[in-house]
Amino acid sequence: MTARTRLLEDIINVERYPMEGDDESARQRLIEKHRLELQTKLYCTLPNFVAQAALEAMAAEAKQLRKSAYHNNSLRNCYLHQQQDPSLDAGHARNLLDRSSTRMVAYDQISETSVLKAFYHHDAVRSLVAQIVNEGSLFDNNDPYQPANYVCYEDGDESSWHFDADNSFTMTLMIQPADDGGQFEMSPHTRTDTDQNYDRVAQVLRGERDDSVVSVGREPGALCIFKGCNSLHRVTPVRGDTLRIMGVFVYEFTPGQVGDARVNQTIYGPRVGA
Ligand SMILES: O=C(O)CCC(=O)C(=O)O
Ligand SMILES: [Fe+2]
Repeated sequence: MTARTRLLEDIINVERYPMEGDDESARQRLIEKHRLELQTKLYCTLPNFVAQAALEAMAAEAKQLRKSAYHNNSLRNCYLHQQQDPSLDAGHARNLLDRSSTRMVAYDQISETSVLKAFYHHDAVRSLVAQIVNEGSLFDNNDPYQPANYVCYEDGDESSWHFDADNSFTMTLMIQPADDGGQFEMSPHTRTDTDQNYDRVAQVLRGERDDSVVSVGREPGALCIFKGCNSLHRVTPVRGDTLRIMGVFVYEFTPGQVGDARVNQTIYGPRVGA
């Protein structure tokens, strides 16, 4: 069986999420609910979206691939840059560097028969997400490394406060939460398209605006769609021996998109060339 021919009910909890079939009004209710949630909160979650057996297969595959993952370990600011700017104060948001440490399993390392790939490439999944984000059609990303990844966090790993570089949306699937820590937190609307709001950003980075921070609940099988380009977000340090395993997926608004070779090298390591 190839990645693209699995039945929807083998991957998705179709009783809770009627994405195909005759009940068009149930499908519309599902879309409206999450579309509204995303618009108002800047994130939406679909709990228990992925079927248990599919989730277990993903977790097993990620654990097996963990040894070939690239350890992406850096000091960076929330704009994803590793250099400070000496022309700005030491306390400026651009000069506050923090550690990030994650283990990246790229698309090309994952089997063609993987359930993760079947999920990503399924028309019903892509089409549901397109309607929730309300931006017309979506297309698979054509990069050799980026379309669907496992991101693993070991004891001590974390992803410090940052804005996502992409202006659209980010889609993650909680495959296995950590025993402790590994919480996904967000400070919605930290900046806007026209105002960097550096003071407020620096306050969040210094932990002075905890009142603005929401913790996004993440049970195994929960899909999360969020707009992270103007809202600081982070993954708190993981504690304990249980790997935190996420699926991360990239859909595009135009067909044939690939990633930047230098960005890929930073994310996936020297083996991917530049
Ligand atoms: O792992 C997560 O929950 C979120 C990771 C993240 O910030 C991202 O994928 O942009
Ligand atoms: Fe992010």
